Amino acid sequence: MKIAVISDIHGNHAALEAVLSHIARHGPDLIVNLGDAVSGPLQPFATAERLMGLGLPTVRGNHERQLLTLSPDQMGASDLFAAERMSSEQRAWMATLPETLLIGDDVLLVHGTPNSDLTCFLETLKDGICRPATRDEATTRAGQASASLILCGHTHIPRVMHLDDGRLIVNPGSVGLQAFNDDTPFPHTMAAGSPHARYALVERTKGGWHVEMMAVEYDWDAAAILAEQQGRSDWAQALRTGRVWLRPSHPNGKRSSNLRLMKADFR
Ligand SMILES: [Mn+2]
Repeated sequence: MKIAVISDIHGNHAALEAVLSHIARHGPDLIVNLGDAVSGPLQPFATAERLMGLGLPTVRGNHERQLLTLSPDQMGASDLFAAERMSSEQRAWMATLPETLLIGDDVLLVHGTPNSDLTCFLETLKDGICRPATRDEATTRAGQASASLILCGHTHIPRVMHLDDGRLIVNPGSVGLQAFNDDTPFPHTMAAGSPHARYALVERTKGGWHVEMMAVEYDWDAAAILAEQQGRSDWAQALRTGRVWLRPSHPNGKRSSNLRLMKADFR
């Protein structure tokens, strides 16, 4: 079975179309989506319409949860932009998405980890540093999940880790946003390092799973211009370069406290 894995589209319709075209050339049996599909200053409505039409096995990300549960005055700019443009049908679709999804009995879809849509699986934020997770940390986060392949998103950083117990964790990276600033638990950046739209192909082999990490070109300048038109220079820079400059606070001044609230709520 060959599976194409997409995640963290964040309303970047052009990147999604480029990735879907690329995927079509590889003829997978299945495409799965790991959430955070629409939040951001680009094209949330068109992105949701496309995804609803595809009917992919999909888990909801923290941003879908936030869109469905926060009031507008609690939202950060990215969620608010999407919330104001989504139809009631799109909201209803979003509300059907599960937190995690088991495909067959051996492939588990999650957004963050099996237990949290906010916890980074293969990165660790600790002591003021963001670094790749150790194998012990990832094993703890995998918990009792019995699937031999766990597909995760959330961090936007493509990464593969093989656990000592044989389980494989794959983060395909982000289709639509290659870098961002975050203030929680301390100011840090996540950056894939190039503007290409990312996804992964995974295929079962005799010995386990074969993984191909993809980086796809698309018109990121056009996407960056859309972001600039919404006053999101942070997004524009991330879209054009795959990098962002670290800065102490988010421009709308709300995101940090929202994330802390969501984190507290979740735990
Ligand atoms: Mn995301």
